[in-house]
Amino acid sequence: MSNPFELSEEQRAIQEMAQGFTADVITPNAARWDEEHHFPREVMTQAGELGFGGIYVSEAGGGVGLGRLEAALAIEAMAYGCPTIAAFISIHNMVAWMVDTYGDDALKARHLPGLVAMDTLGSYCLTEPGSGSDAAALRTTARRDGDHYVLNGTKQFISGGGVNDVYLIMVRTGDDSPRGISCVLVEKGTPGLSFGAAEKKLGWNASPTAQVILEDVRIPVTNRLGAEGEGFKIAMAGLDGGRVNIGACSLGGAQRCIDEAIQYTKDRKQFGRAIADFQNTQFVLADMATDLEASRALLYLAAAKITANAPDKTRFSAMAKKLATDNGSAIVDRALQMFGGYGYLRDYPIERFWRDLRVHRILEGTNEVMRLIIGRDLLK
Ligand code: FAD
Ligand code: 2MC
Repeated sequence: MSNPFELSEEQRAIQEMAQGFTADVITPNAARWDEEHHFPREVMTQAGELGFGGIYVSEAGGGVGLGRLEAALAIEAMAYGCPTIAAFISIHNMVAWMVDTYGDDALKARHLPGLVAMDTLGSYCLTEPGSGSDAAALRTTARRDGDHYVLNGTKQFISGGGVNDVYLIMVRTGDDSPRGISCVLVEKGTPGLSFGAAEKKLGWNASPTAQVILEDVRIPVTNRLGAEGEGFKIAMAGLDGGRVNIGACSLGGAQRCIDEAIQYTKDRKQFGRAIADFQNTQFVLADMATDLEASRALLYLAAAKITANAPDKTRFSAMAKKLATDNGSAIVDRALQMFGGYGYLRDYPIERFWRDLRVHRILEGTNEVMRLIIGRDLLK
């Protein structure tokens, strides 16, 4: 950004491309995907054709090579139609970036073309049944056997579990500390890899969530990303960007609900006048818009800090994720209130956004963990 308060032409271009894709492909179908719990695989292929599979994968790696602000703009625009689909694409981008940044040349040559094109889709597997917030307590093991690892354990709540092709899995190769963790890539179809049943959820219905189960899964040592023992740092570095994008999903969803609420309150009449004419409606809308812009400003700053590899990028990513997802949920809740009983019906999109945004305060690190990260950094 030459003027930090204006987007550049290039940034506007990717934002507009994502807005067009959303209007044409996502928005008209999002309610049906939610209702039918349908994962629209073909939409991923279309997203890949536009470059959305490797937004911040380097050009050398076949990606678009843009920064994190550009990625956040694209993800935010897609979330205007469906936060769930936007988040799915965000997680895929995190996986593609991790392969590009930490994979060796052979691993990149094998996997990046498919990931960038979204011919193959990637999952990020950190959480386990016994370790969520305390991610470094993970117990999935990778035992070295010559040129191979043998993997055993279970990953919980994996987005894309069962439907995706490539799984980046955090495993224990050493002691019980974070330095005993490594990151490995497992391809779907590898013997011993299986999946749990699709979880039944409050929202995010267009994104399948399942356990990833590893029973004596044998993979070559060359499927490891980075050095042995670097897996936890790799996982956390991925999440710095992932969390900004989850915040962007809340921004896009909240913007949509503000726009819907403005339209609805102008049309709906009670006591002989449009409910937009009541000062309470105007004040609540003013608060919603102010909270959204404040969240957006912090989130764009955090995204720029990740691109710049600023020393405080992790804290800013956590602050932006917390603020955008807390405010996003609160904004959608207030929009639902403005719709009265109709807001509670599936005839209008608000209740879907209310359900979809709720989980953003939990996944990619709960907002309590975000405060833990912020507080620790302030006091270190
Ligand atoms: P817990 O860690 O058990 O936390 C329970 C409560 O205790 C929370 O409120 C938490 O904030 C609080 N708490 C815990 N520790 C502290 C503390 N130190 N201080 C204060 N409060 C604390 N994971 C993946 O790896 N990959 C995925 O693709 C993925 N997708 C997901 C999709 C969905 C729909 C969902 C619901 C989850 C997904 N997750 C995924 C898992 C998600 O990251 C975890 O649910 C999340 O990190 C929280 O872990 P937990 O559910 O075990 O909760
Ligand atoms: N980038 C690089 N390195 C990092 C890092 C980051 N952002 N954060 C931590 N590290 C390093 C840290 O420097 C330390 O290195 P060293 O051993 O050299 O000192 C090492 O990692 C261990 O870090 P901590 O001592 O902070 O580890 P601790 O176990 O105390 O806590 C915590 C880490 C709580 C921040 C981490 O467990 C966490 O983020 N928990 C939440 C889990 C989570 O976000 N899950 C999301 C799953 S994905 C998902 O939900 C999806 C939908 C995809």
